[in-house]
Amino acid sequence: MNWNRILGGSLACAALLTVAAVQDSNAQLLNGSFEMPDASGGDQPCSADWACFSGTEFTTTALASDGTQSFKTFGPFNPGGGAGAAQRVAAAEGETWVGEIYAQNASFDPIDDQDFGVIKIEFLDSAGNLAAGGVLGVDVFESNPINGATPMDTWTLLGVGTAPAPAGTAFAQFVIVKVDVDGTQGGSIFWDDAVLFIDEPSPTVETSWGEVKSVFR
Ligand SMILES: [Ca+2]
Repeated sequence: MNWNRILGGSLACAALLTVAAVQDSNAQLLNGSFEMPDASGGDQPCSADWACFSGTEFTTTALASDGTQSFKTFGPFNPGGGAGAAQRVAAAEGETWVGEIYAQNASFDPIDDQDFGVIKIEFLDSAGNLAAGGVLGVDVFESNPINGATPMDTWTLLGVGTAPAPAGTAFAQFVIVKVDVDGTQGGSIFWDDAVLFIDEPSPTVETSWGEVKSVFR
């Protein structure tokens, strides 16, 4: 933690401790754990609060990293096609964001040696277009992939961070995508516990405990 000493004369004797609001890592995305809708009676198309691409995405109880459900993507059975989902939150120019999710290559439905999955953060303008026109590293940021070489039957954390959002940014969009490279059956990728948050500097602390804090500077 970065302790910044901010001392005011009127506060010299007051034990005023003000910690800047820290982003709750789950506060931004809705249904990041894919617990809705209830899939206990069978897989449900897409997932609540997410916009899906291809119709080959389901909320399922087959696996879960967090809670009892996860998000399953397969297909979409056309070369280079993508199956997945997106959700956007309000964002602004200059903000840096971090996205994380757990992904699994399950032995009962393994990824083939062609297909892969990633998560992305995209910065969109108020019209929903890529703010900088789709420039990698400016308004499009992509995680490392999960693919057929990813260890099976374990949840692997994928993460991505951004550069400062470009001018015109109105939204940060979290994208989950499974790419069907060859358009044939390529197995499924399971996803759970998605989070998207602003990568803020350490909290600012205002206090009169200067002598104590100086130890931690
Ligand atoms: Ca879950």
